[in-house]
Amino acid sequence: MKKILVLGAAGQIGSELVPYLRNTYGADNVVATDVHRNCGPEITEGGPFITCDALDGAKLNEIVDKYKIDTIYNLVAMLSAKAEADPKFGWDLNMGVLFNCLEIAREKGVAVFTPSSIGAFGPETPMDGTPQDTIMRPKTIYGVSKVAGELLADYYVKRFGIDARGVRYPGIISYVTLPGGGTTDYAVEIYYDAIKKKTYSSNLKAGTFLDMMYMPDALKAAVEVMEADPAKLIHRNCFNVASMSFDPEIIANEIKKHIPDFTLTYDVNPMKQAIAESWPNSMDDTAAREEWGWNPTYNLETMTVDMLAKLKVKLK
Ligand code: AKB
Repeated sequence: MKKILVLGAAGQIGSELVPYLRNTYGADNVVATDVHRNCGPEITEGGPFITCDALDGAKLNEIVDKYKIDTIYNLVAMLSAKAEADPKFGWDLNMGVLFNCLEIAREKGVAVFTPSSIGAFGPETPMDGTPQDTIMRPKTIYGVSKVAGELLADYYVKRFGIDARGVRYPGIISYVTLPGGGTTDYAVEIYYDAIKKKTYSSNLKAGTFLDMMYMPDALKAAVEVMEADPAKLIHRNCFNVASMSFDPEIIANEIKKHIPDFTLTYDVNPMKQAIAESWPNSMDDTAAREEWGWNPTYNLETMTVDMLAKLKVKLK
């Protein structure tokens, strides 16, 4: 059985990946860590939990030894909009934690999953059907750290023979933990406000298309890429994974099917708008489909039904 360490367990993905991994591999085999203890009891009490700053390489090494870890899911990241407010810390955090993980992989042979993002692309990238291998000139510090991270991980794979893999996530939509400071956050907030206020003010313009994914598919992608037969992998860091692409009007119209008096207004955030316009409209994920069988479960219709049902209970 795998022995897994999750870094960033309190975040949007971590708070759902930890229970998912504990269900799959056994609660005692998944050690959750975050810099704060402010995660739900499912994370802190549902299996081993350790407070740890993932920038502290010595502490990470100790945990890996103590729990005989063989796989690290590195979910620590400062997202696109937040990192623009503090580019130095955005770079230091995103690269520093990855570097710690890759060094541990080199020394101890653990496998490493680190997500990249649609943010790794830039305005020179083909926007529609964005290929797996294409020009990547991001204009945010988040994107720069993601491209550098992809290259660094592939360097460690080639140079030291480690097992590092990842996916390029779209904006992730979920109802357990809010995302913190991304450009795609509007697509989560719109569901909360639809239930709470029946109206939402979008900080991205109508016509701004972006790839998005429902959390269950994001969890599935993380586990499936790590379980994939290495002999079939041509790529490692990182695979495009897609499931749906929409703009604010399209998601609002989907919500209106369930909440007919829901209204959408606009209060555009120029910084987020510029970032969104530099990212793909929709990625081509053929490589993930061919190399490890990627096949998402949710589309906009099925995600909306589930999100609204779950949030109606949560926000009661
Ligand atoms: C962000 O908007 O920064 C993230 C991402 C797409 O990586 N959600």
